[in-house]
Amino acid sequence: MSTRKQVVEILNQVADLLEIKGVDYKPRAYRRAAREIDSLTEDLTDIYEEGRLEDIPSVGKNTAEKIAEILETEKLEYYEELKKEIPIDPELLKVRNLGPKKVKKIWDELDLTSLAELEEALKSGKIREIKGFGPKSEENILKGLKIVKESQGKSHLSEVLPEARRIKEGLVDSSLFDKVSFAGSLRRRKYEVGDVDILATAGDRDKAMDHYTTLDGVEEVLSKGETKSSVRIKTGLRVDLRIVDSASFGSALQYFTGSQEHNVRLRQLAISKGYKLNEYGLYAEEAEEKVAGAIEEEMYQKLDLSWIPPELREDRGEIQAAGEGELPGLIEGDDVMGDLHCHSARSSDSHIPLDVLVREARKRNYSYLAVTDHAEISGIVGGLTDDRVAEHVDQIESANSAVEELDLLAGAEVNIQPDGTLDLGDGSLKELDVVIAGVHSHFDRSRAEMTERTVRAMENPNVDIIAHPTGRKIGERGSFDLDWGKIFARAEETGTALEINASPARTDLEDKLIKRAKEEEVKLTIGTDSHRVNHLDYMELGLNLARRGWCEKANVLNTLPLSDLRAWLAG
Ligand code: DGT
Ligand code: CA
Ligand code: CA
Repeated sequence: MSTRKQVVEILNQVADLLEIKGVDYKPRAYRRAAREIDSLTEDLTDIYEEGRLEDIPSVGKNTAEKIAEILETEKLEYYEELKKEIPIDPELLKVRNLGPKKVKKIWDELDLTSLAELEEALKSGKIREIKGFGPKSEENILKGLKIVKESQGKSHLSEVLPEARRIKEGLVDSSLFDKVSFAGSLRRRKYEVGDVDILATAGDRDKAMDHYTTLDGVEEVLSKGETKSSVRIKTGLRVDLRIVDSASFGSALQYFTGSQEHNVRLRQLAISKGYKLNEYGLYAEEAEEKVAGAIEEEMYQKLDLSWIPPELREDRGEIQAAGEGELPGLIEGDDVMGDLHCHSARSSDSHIPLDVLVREARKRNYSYLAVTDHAEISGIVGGLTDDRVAEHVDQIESANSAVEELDLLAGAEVNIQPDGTLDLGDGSLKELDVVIAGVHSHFDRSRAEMTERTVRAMENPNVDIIAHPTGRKIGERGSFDLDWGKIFARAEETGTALEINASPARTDLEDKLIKRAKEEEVKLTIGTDSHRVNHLDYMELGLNLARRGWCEKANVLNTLPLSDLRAWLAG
């Protein structure tokens, strides 16, 4: 059986190819269907088996048949035919500023179908010679190409975690393993993961490895041995399993968790203290006596360090801090009291009715949730205007009086214009509990202009939070060039929080900037930017980012109880 993700990907690629062909209307229909399927909270296979595919919004008879074909055969004949007709690498379509129409143009003109060919054509100046392209679009395409190349071979944590957890469960449930743990970048909760590393101990290794390589979802066995096997699962993700002796489980876990830079630094420290450190254990040099290995904590302890949470193992000062007893007490899931960035179905880009937001917040035991609908920026119909703010506040208040143990905050996400003004008036902003301001248009300004624009928004006393401060969209658009020294200083002085936007498409701020913000005593918030009901789960991703940025509970505002949060918002 195929996964939902494969279905979504194939439908989107069909849309791209149809668009390249110049077909009208159909591409949009395929994309709409893909979007709906992507945001399903129910299992797609269940829906299919119960004959309810056509109940999915935007899925008609024709699309339902195609989905069924993908689920049954893991292929789509129609797509295969299109690919023969248009032999273009789908990666090419991921390049920003290079939509299907432009891809068709360069394919027609230069017979160019891959990223490598595109790069060559850019370098030799062939692209700029095509009618309608020019030096400016050459520069933009180069930027887009760089972003796509960087993310190649890496998957976002949000896609990896559920798959990896399923594999891990399959191992644990078999009872063939004693200990099973994630290692590598996944255990460090990096937002991009190359491959999944799992470490285990097992009594009968042959049996254990047989079980692993035949797990449900394994597509291909890349290598199989007694101590290490690698498989590729259906989503294309590679998973490595290593089975080690239990006397070395702690040292192997330490070693294979990485990062490599952290390990190098730790080994230097071990040597300076007269030890030898490797994946099998920590040894006192002369006697070759093993002093630690079974338990990871002891590896650090014997080196006079407190145990370092995996999220911090990036060689950013964590070893020194652990030696001085200065490691942060990282924020935990239970510390989060609410979500400060959610969109209700008021505006056309969100699909979560207010009562569903309430239900989901209660499910998570939140004590508050901010409904931060968009102001009416271009392309988003039904958003807030100065005329509609009073009605918005009333709606939130009446929804509020109907629930106990949860407080809804009336908010808005406003756009920061190129001159730093906002798209709702100050009179409106004053009526709201929470105002989030973010840049959503006019990205191509200079560093000075982008910085000044953000600073001006922070200087508005009604603005509480700057949303997704770097503006990047993963695989699509890089970060704005900003003067971070200035941003952090003004954020601290004006008492404006910077957002950790948990949405996988944004992942913004990122760990390094979060750590700097914390050092500059800037307050942070974690928001999911939910537009679909399943997006509320992104809180875990935001929490991972905060932890990788060394955040303690006190650095993040949505750990405050409601009364303290309200006091901060008002102040
Ligand atoms: P990834 O998979 O690219 O997202 O990143 P990692 O960190 O998971 O890297 P991976 O899977 O190649 O290896 C897992 C860990 O094993 C890595 O974080 C550190 C350790 N390791 C692997 N190869 C080496 C090596 O050559 N030297 C050192 N010191 N450590 C290594
Ligand atoms: Ca890895
Ligand atoms: Ca690996």
